[in-house]
Order: sequence, then structure tokens, then C-alpha cells
Amino acid sequence: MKLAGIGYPERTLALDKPRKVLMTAAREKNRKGFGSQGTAFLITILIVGSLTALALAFAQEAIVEVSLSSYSRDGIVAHQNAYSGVFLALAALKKEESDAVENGQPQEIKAFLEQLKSEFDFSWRVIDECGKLNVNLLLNADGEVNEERSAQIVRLFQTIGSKEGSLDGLFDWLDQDDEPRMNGAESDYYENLEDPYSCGNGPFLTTRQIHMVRGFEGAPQIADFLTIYSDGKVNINTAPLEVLMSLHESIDTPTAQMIIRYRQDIPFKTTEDLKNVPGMDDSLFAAILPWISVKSRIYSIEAEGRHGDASFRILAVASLEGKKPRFLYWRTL
Ligand SMILES: [Ca+2]
Repeated sequence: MKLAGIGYPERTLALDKPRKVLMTAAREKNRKGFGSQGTAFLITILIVGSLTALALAFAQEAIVEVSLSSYSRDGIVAHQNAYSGVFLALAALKKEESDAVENGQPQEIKAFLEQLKSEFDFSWRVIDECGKLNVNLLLNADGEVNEERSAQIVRLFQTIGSKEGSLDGLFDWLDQDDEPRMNGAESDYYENLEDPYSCGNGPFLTTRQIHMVRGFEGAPQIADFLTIYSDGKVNINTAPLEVLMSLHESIDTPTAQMIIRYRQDIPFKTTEDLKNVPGMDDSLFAAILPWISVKSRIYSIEAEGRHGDASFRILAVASLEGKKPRFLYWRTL
């Protein structure tokens, strides 16, 4: 297992034991209810989470050593609870996938997980990375600006009223040269900051790197709508109103609100279903078709474990692409 952090290349985490447990769960998708077998499955994940923590300690000894020096007994339990939160969130995502196909709504696992939360003090939040705009695709493979994607980002700036950040800053971070654009910045700028660093001159390796771009320091709101993980298509079942409006200039606030209201009643099973939304004529549908999808495979998981006065947070990005879930990013706070 390897870790990724700001400024460092990301690595895929090899979580052999959790993967086996999760795949076992997938094979049991036809099983009804969560009886004793379901309990055993979820408790097993909790135990595997503990084992993974040990594996992490050996893989990143220095980082964990620093953390452990400040750990109280409560802190260690909080750490374990946060781990459990990540793996249970992943299990819920897998379960939700199978239930969404078979039963519509995975109410049973939600109720069961709520019961578990009362016994293990943790919480989690799952964010769909496929409901955002992929900032790494602003430049095409040949380094040329993708005009349509750029226009979407500009509309996003306008929709959220952002005065911070600029396309030039993003372009300069992504392009390989060191020639700053009018409102951008290259290494000459970043290396003269109080805490200097070099310009990426390539794709963003973590979403946190977006905050390193001139104008995106701190936490400008726009970063909540940008990703580096999706295939470039926006999931119309999960995209927030601001992202829906960025897809095309003809999607105004009422149209985006109608899309959201529609999917709350009937999730889109195909992109064609979007034509059923009032205000979505054929020409508008054809214009946005290359940019949309109805499925998500990559999620951010933010888990917090608590015990006594201690708390511990883990931020992870998990991909459900392929047969086995895998982590693309892992960060502890
Ligand atoms: Ca550059």
C-alpha cells in the first residue's frame, strides 16, 4: 500500500483483503435482507480495516510514526473508526449498485449502517467525482486548448459568481511550457512565493493541487465542482445545479432545476431519458450529448472516526471500475 499527498504522484492502493471481502459481498447480491450473514460480512470489514491500518503503518512508517507519537488511546480507536467508515462507505456503494439494478432503493443497508453507526462512532460523506467537470481535460492530448470544455469552465465561473482563479492559471499549470499567459502563472511565479514550489506543467495529480494554482489558493468554491478523476462525461443523475448549467449556455437555472426535479422522481437510466425533461429540445440534447452520462464509477469518500475526545479523518477516492474496487487516493488528517 502506498500513500498519495499534495505534490506527490498518486499510487493505486493494493488492498487485497478488503477487496476479497467486497467481492464476496457482490457475489451475494441476490441475498435478501441483512441477517446474521450480513452482520458477519460488515463486521469482517471492520476487522479488515484494522488489518489495513497495520499494513499502512509498515508501508509509510515515517508518516504513521509521527502520527502515533501524538496518539492517545482514544485517538487510536478514532483512527480505527475512520478506517471502518471508509470501507463501509465502499461496501454501501457496491451494495447500492447491485440494489439499484434489482430493487430500486437500497433501504436495508442504509438502516443497517445507521444501526452500526450507533455502535461505532463514525460518519462519512460520499461525493460523486463524475458529477463534476474534469479540469485535466482542458487541454487535449496534443496540448491544444479544448474550447468547448473551456467554455464550460467559464460558465461555471459565471454561475457561481467566482472572481477568483482564471482559465489562464489552469492552462499554464497543465501546459508543458514555462511561458505565462496574461492572467496565468508559471514556475517563475510559484518559486518566488514564501513557500515555493514548481508549476505542474502537466495534469493535476491530486485535486488538492488545484488550490496551488494562482488564484485558486485557499478554498475557492469553484474547486468543489472540479475533478481530475472522471472520464470527462458528467453524470446527469448526480451533477449539482452549477455543473448542469455549465454544460451549455441554453441550460438556465429553471432548466437545470427541472433536470434535478425529474431525476429525484425517476433517475435517468439512459441519456435519452433527458429528452423527457421540459425545456430539453432535440438540438440542446444533441449539443450536450457528448458531455453527459448516467453512471458513476469514481467516488470521493470523506470519513471521520471519533472516540472520546479524539477524532480522525480520512479522505479517499475509490474507483468501482473493473471487477475489484481500488483506491486512487488516500489521505489521513
Ligand atoms: Ca506551463
